[in-house]
Amino acid sequence: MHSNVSLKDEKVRNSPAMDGTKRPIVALESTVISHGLPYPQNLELAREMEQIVRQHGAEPRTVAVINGELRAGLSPQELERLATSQHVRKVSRRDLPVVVARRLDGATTVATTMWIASQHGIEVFATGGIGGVHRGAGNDISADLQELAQTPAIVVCAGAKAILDLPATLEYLETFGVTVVGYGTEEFPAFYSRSSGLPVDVRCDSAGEVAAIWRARRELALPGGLLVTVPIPVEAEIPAAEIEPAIEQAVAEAETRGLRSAEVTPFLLSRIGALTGQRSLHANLALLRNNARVASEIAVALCGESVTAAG
Ligand code: PSU
Ligand code: MN
Repeated sequence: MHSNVSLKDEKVRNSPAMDGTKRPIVALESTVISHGLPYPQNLELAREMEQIVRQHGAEPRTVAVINGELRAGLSPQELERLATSQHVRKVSRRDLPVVVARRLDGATTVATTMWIASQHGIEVFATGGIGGVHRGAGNDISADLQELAQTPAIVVCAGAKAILDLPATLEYLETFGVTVVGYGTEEFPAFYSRSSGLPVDVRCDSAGEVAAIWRARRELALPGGLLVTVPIPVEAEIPAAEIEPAIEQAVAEAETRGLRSAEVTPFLLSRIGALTGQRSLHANLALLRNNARVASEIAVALCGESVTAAG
């Protein structure tokens, strides 16, 4: 049904209506489906996240590149293709023109999901973890961070995995003017673990508080996004001390193999998955569901600003 929808058509469809009202819409990422989780859990999770967004009063739009088209909103068949095909490229910003020119399928990272979402007029986006500054002296910095600096989107995540250099990641975000919100926390969450020992810029305890900061950012005409970090639910948390040995081993293996560029993150993710087994998978799924819920609440709160209360 959506297969011939161009970016332009979708953009019109997702824009605020002529009467000034807006519908709450939440963009969802696809690299986590194609490259971040194993089959069949990836497909189940992708469907479940869309369902959670609907249950919370918003409309889901999973973002991806299908046959070279930038899409926000996929058919069930397309979602399945992303979850099962071996020919889906991981698409960061620099890969976008390539997949478009060659009419390829691409799973979008946080960076490209933000960009495509904003092109479609969508302001809120839920994912698992963002990329960041990698450990070691390899100068590997995810394009996600620059995207947060320049593209207007609220990115709801569980922080970043400790596969990264978290202090350096936060310094980078500060340098480029990205506000980091802790949702119900004063600490930057470390994906599997609720705490990292590193402070966020501001704590928010409700979707309304996040919406107020986003609105102020808009009024000030500040470029870039807002990073909302939500700690993993308590029952799914893996304490830092337990996950750290697996992280260290995975990082060391990546170095030994001389991995570079886009292959580093997927390798680290899959090695940690293998080393920690079902536990990390369970944690990953739990935080993704939770982030879909929080993002929906923020999208609903943001819509409340331009419509009179419907009761
Ligand atoms: N971190 C995770 N899970 C993920 C990713 C990162 O815990 O699935 C994915 C996201 O799509 C993120 C991308 O945008 O990896 C970052 O890749 P790179 O470091 O190559 O920029
Ligand atoms: Mn990288």
